[in-house]
Parts: sequence; C-alpha cells; structure tokens
Amino acid sequence: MAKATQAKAGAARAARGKDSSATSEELIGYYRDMLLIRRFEEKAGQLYGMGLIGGFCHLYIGQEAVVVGMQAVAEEGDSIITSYRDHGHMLACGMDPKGVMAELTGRRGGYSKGKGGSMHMFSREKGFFGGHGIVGAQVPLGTGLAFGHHYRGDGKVCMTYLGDGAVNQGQVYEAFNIASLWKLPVVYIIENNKYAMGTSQQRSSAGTELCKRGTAYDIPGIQVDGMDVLKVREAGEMAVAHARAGNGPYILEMMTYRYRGHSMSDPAKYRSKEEVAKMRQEHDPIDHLRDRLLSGNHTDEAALKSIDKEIKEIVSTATEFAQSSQEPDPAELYTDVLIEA
Ligand SMILES: Cc1ncc(C[n+]2csc(CCOP(=O)(O)OP(=O)(O)O)c2C)c(N)n1
Ligand SMILES: [Mg+2]
Repeated sequence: MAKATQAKAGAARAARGKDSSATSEELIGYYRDMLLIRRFEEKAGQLYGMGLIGGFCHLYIGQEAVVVGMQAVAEEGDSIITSYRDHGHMLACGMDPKGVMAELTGRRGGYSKGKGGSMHMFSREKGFFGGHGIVGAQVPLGTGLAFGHHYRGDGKVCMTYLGDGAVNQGQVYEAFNIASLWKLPVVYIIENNKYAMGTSQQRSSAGTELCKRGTAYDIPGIQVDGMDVLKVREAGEMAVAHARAGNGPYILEMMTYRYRGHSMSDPAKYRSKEEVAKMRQEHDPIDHLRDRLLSGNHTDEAALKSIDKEIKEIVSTATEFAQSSQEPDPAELYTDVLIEA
C-alpha cells in the first residue's frame, strides 16, 4: 500500500477502535491493490511465455489477500522481507510497477538495474528487503531486521514471510528462539499454499498445523483464512499490535493457494485440475471481495469497471516502460559487486 494510503488507513483504524468492520473506502482500496497484483502477474506470465522475461519467475496469483491484508495494518517504517514469490509484496509495499516490470525483463529501469531479476529486488524507501531465492534464508534476515527495530527503539515491526516448504529448516527455529528470547518485534507470516514445488505439505511435514511451530519457543500462533482479506487484516492487526507492544514474535499461518505452477516451468502433475478449479471458483479472494462490495452496496458495477480500467492502464504503462528501457551495458557486470580486498 502506498505510504499516503497507509497513513490514512492508520487514521481509519484508530477511529474504528475495536470494530473490525471495514469502511467502503478501505474495501475498495483492498480490491484495487489485489487486482493490481493479479493483473501484473498475469502480464508477467505472458511476457515470460513470449521470452521477454528470463530466468526464474514465481507468480503470486491466488495469494493476493495475504499481503494486501497484512500491508493494511503496516505502518510507515515497518519492514518486510519474503521469498522469491515476491512481486505481490513489492506492489503491496507501494513499489513502482514500472521498476518491478523492468527488473523482470532485465532492463536498466528495473529496481536492481536489470541485474537482479524476479527474485532480487529491494527498496529501502518502502521498507522492502527482498526477494530471496534460498528457501528460508529470509527468516533469520527478517529476525535481524526486527533486531534492528528493537535496537533503535523505533517502534516498528518486521513482517517476515515464509512458505510452508521452509518450516522444516533448522535456521527457522534458531531465528524463532532468538526472536522470542529477546522479544523482537517480528510477525512470521507462513503462506501455506499447501505445496513446496511439487511436494504437498502432508508428504513433507510431521505435524501440519504450522501455526504451532513456535510452541517450543513460547511464540503464539493462529491459523487464518488467507483467501479473505478482512480475516487477514483482523489477524494481522492483533499480531502486529502484539509485536509492536514489545511482547515478541507472533506466527500467522495463512491458509492460501497458488493457482499457477510453482514457477513458470512447472508441469503441475502433483495436483488435479479439479482441485485448482475448485479453489478458484469457491475461494478466489478477489471475486469474494467483489461480491462483498456489491452485495453490501459499498460500490457499483460502473465504479468497479473504472478500477479495472485504471489497473489495466497501470500494467500496460509498466509493460511499455519495461520494453522500452535499455538492457544494462556489459560494463555493468563489474559494478554493484562487493570486491573490496
Ligand atoms: C535451501 C533451498 N533448498 C531448495 C531450494 C529449491 N526450492 C525452491 S522453491 C522450493 C519450495 C519452497 O516451497 P514453499 O516454501 O512452500 O514456498 P512456495 O513456493 O509455495 O511459495 C524449493 C525446494 C531452494 N531454493 N533453497
Ligand atoms: Mg508452499
């Protein structure tokens, strides 16, 4: 969410007090933010198919409510870090779609000057610390960011996202231990989309209630419907308040689903087409919010159409920018590399 919107959201939250119902303006904002991620990712998928995006590309389609709901409770100065499935997080932080798309296509106008690609983009200004290709690596890093907030006493929180595939790693528990011991302001958001590449959670994990993985370290956790942006926001509000007040970490296990393959080169033989279709038809976070907006008279079809149009324009402007930006000069191979003797 852009910073101005974030400040407004903060004021709206304060006015709402304990009432978790959302204003029409907030709901429309979440719809817009989720739709931007969806359309952006669809376009990225197309560009990949056309050979305009190289390397790895992991799409976030289906999981939009998680990051949008969490960013709705973020404050300016909070930090956020995630895995390689990261485009949605960047957009939800308010990073410029033009810079993200240009990075995907390996152009100079990208956030890493076209040298990082899909999994390696950063924006200190927006508090976004990557984009990490090594599964689980962002968990100790996010814990370190939280230590930074604690050390500076700035009252900010780090949102550290990880997948269900990262939860059996040792480094995750080392981070949990220190975060709880030092009461660091971190919320661990496990995006449980049921699969780690082609391995279902049931096949890889002893104990599938991932929200309980902090029990040994006294870290509370709950399971959340990650396909419902308001449920995400409600849980996020509680977990972030807990961390911000100096009570230490919190775990939110977001039950979600990715519609596309793990990456663009996934034959998807590990799940049925029916399973994916059922999730799309019955639990899509955007359709769900759309229905809520219309049935609750928060807006009308014409207004939603104009949002669709606005989002399409943002995505096509980003695409044009990405295609017209130059590729990095070969001499850039030797810059931005730490080579001090
Ligand atoms: C340490 C490490 N081991 C293996 C891989 C290969 N790998 C990339 S993604 C992935 C699955 C991770 O799944 P999950 O954490 O559930 O995230 P999702 O892709 O579902 O968002 C694996 C095993 C890796 N990148 N890093
Ligand atoms: Mg997963």
